[in-house]
Amino acid sequence: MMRKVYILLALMGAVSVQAQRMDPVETHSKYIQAVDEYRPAPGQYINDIPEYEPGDTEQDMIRKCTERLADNERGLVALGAYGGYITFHFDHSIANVPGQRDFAVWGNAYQEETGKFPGGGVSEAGVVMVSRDANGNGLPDDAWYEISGSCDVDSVGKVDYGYEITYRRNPMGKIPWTDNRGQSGELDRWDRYHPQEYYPEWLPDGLTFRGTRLPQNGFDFTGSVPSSYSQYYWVLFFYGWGYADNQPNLLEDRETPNIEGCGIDISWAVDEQRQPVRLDFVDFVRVYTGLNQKCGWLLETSTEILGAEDLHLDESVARIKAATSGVRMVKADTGSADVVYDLQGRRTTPTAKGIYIRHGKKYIVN
Ligand SMILES: [Ca+2]
Ligand SMILES: [Ca+2]
Ligand SMILES: [Ca+2]
Repeated sequence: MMRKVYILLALMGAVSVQAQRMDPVETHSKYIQAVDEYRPAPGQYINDIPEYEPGDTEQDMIRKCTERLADNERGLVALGAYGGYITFHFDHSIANVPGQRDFAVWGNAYQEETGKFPGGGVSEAGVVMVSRDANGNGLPDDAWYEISGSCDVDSVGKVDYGYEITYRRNPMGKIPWTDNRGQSGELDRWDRYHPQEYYPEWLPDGLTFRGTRLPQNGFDFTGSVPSSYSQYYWVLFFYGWGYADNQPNLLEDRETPNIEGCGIDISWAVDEQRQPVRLDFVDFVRVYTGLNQKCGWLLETSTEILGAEDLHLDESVARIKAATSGVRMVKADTGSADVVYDLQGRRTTPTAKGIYIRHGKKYIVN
């Protein structure tokens, strides 16, 4: 009887390890390793950051995003208007450490300069999602969970959870959209500063995005600030927590990272019924623009991403190693052979030359 229970525990352990990523590198990085998906909505920075060049495929654009964001490169990537998204991963799974924010997503939000609007500036908040590589194929094709941010607590009734929008091509013109609430509109152009096409050139017509739409945060204060500032003055107020490109990356001393404002706790993840889910690790992070809003000369509200980082790299690595070694020990006790993984984290029996992971270390078959 005891022995049966013991074997069951071993199997459960093996399942959780398959969803954990640990690349065979000497030193792990806390920064983004690569971008997996880039599907921006139209907008004034689209086809520009990163730049689209004739003939570029979706894979080319994803590679350009990786070049801008990986290894703390801090090149900006724009997601366009509501719904546009990016997905990225690290060289290891990010652990959910109880009671702590686990990773941060950096953007280009900033505090406005007059000092008349505390908590206001330019917040173009993006909704954050997380996923485990549950099927172990190294691809972001598993269940996704949204991070429930502060609007779910302080703006009850103002958040639209089943929002859907579709954009249509209109070469060099204003981009029309319709949504599932019976509304329609168009994205304006500002040819003087952004003269390029605003619809992502490499993507098909009729792009549709679904998700949570955050309540409007941008307001027109034209004429109510000193004349030394722009006469057309818009303020986009910060939300409390749980979003990307929402609050400034640094605190007021301009040196200290704004972990409270930009950090994400994996424990905030919810399922489609907005019920909390328990995730011990995540392998992929996605961010999408959470507002359908335009603010005068600022045009459409668009989330931008500057990078992301694991806020407790050592803890993530230690927790993965603990889980991995736990399984190995149990498997050894039951008389099984060595457990070997490929670089996508799948359990395998090495039959070809290549690099594998064995006992948590690089293992070369040649
Ligand atoms: Ca946590
Ligand atoms: Ca997968
Ligand atoms: Ca921004």
